[in-house]
Amino acid sequence: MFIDEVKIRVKAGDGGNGCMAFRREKFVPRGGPSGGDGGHGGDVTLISSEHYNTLLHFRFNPEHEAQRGRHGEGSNRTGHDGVSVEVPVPVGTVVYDAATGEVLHDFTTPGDRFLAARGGRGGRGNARFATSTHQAPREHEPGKPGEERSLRLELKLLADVGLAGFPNSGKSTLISRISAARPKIADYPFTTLEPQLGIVRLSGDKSIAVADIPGLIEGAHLGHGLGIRFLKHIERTKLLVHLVDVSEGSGRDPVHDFEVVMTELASFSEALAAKPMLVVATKMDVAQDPARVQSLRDLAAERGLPFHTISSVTGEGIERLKEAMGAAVLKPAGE
Ligand SMILES: Nc1nc2c(ncn2[C@@H]2O[C@H](COP(=O)(O)OP(=O)(O)OP(=O)(O)O)[C@@H](O)[C@H]2O)c(=O)[nH]1
Ligand SMILES: [Mg+2]
Repeated sequence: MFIDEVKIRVKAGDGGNGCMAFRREKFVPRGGPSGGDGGHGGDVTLISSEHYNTLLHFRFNPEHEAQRGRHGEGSNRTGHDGVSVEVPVPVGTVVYDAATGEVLHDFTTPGDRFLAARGGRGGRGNARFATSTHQAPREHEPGKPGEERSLRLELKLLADVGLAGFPNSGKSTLISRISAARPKIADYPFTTLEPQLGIVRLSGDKSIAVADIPGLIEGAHLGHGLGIRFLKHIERTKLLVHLVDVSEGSGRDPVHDFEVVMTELASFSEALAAKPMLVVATKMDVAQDPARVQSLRDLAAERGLPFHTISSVTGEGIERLKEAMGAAVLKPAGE
């Protein structure tokens, strides 16, 4: 199951209490203070890992607590520090404070760490308070509580290119043609129920990550179809590839399809709709009516968007499209 939003609670360990004790030994009258310090509480740290692709492992395990520090003891024995906890999250996870909504951390690379809850400091034992004029201190401190907070984790796939379009427009077929990804493909809408990444190899040892997401229909922002909640996975891409079925089989008008999807993208985020975009007419092998293709080509020209025609069945236009995607994504910043 693909889970991309969870709430979790993290609680660091409390610090151990400092101890109050005095040396009591035979033949040593008036032994000095000997209360040891409490140990520090363990931390809870989130760490990004490539071994996780979803937040599913939090579903039944939303509470993460680190161990408390042990109390200090007599004879100047310091309490042991509590054991810290490391919690793995997939790369692409954004951490929010559940209460304020503030972004606390954004995991963009593997092995990145975020201290989610700091362990409490151990209290000082009375031995630490001794001075030349205060030789029998009775002061000692309690440990400080460990931090505790509620976090909302949101996974946003890190892809260079996002595929957008109606259900059944051929998004999954395209990604299976250009990458090793093998999403489910079928001749009915809403085949794809969860986002998937494919790595597309380009010439010169370069590669780009492409995200396939469930298709959009009119009113998706109102919850129709699978809604627009998956759009967050293409929110951070550099390029959108907008697929439009130009075959008669869709039973709809390509220009209308294009505009519907644009409206849904914009209702999710204006910035998403304004991203660089390639317009791609799909299923050319079964596109009998050239007027349908031309109407989409004209629309793309009107909007100043590059236009491609492909067939994932015959392979027509696929190499050119890959090159165009690579060029758009890999061009140096600022161009
Ligand atoms: N003839 C032909 N059929 C295609 C082509 N590309 C995709 N199809 C067919 O179109 C149907 C839908 O393809 P998918 O790739 O599942 O479409 P999708 O856009 O991923 O659909 P959702 O996951 O539902 O959003 C399948 O039956 C494919 O075999 C093509 O280039 N030519
Ligand atoms: Mg699909």
